[in-house]
Amino acid sequence: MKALIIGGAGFVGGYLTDELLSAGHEVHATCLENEDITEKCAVHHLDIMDKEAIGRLICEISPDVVYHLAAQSSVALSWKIPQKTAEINIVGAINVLEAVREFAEKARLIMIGSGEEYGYIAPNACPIKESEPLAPANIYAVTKAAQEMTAKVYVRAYHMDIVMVRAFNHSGPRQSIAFVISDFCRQIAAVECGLAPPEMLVGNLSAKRDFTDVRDIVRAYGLLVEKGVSGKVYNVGRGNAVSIQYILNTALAMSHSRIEVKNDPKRMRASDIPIIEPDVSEIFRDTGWKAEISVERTIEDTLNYWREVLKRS
Ligand code: A2R
Repeated sequence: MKALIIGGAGFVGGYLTDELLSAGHEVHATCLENEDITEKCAVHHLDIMDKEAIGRLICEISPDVVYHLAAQSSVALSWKIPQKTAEINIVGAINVLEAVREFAEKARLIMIGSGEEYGYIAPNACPIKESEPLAPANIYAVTKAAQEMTAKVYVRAYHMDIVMVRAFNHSGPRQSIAFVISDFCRQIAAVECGLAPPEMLVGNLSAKRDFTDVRDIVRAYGLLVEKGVSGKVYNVGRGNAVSIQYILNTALAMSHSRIEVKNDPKRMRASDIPIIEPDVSEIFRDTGWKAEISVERTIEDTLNYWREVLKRS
């Protein structure tokens, strides 16, 4: 199968490239001009704001499947650059939809949205089913909900083959420190290497979130291409939320350094939702997928990754 990953230089894109190559697929991946990307697959420079360029690329490759991962993916940044976030995540997604419609109408398109789309959910709404109304609580979430709604319109109006995903928190080695597991692990590794004082800065520890290893996430995306139902939306996550306190304790227990935990007001969010946990029975029913890698292993691998990176620095 010929796969095109749009947004291949990102955190998930690298893992998805490896997953698809190891399954024997022909892989093409796009990145922005200024980004580094693995040479393991065919690489194409593409800005999704250039709709003619996407059309040319899809026409040239003629993919069987397109994974749309390119995004402004930071919630924090979406407050600072709302217009740009909307341009990339909504107009960019429409450019991708149009290009696939025009030049690869038979291709299966996987649109990656987010668990953030649910937004203000009541604690008793957990585990959250796909049928739960969307009430986005930030600009990023609004754009991902808009992307998904637009994709549904293309399914109905043009009978396109599109599977939509709402991915919950995912983590693993190489993730940016804007995300909590990577942030904690990097801080611990920095203390161990003598690059930082023996302190750990933390935000709200009581919130519960659903963490899945990125290697499980890309396996889910591959299975959704094979077995997902066109036009359907799937939650992708573990379905078992844990507190940030648990993540912290687990990461600290993996270190021999004595580290003092300190509250950092900058890391506190005014409206932190107490628990976010998906119901993942739909993806299990249709594809047999469930998360296999434990949260503890994700933390251990991420900590070892940062130890290696900081040792070399
Ligand atoms: O923002 P950058 O320079 O890191 O580049 C990101 C890229 N990207 C674009 N690609 C093409 N045209 C654009 N106008 C454009 N703007 C940004 O998309 C980055 O390389 C990639 C997205 O990767 P990450 O930010 O690392 O996200 P991650 O964790 O791989 O998530 C993949 C998907 C995203 O749609 C998330 O919103 C969703 O899963 O959760």
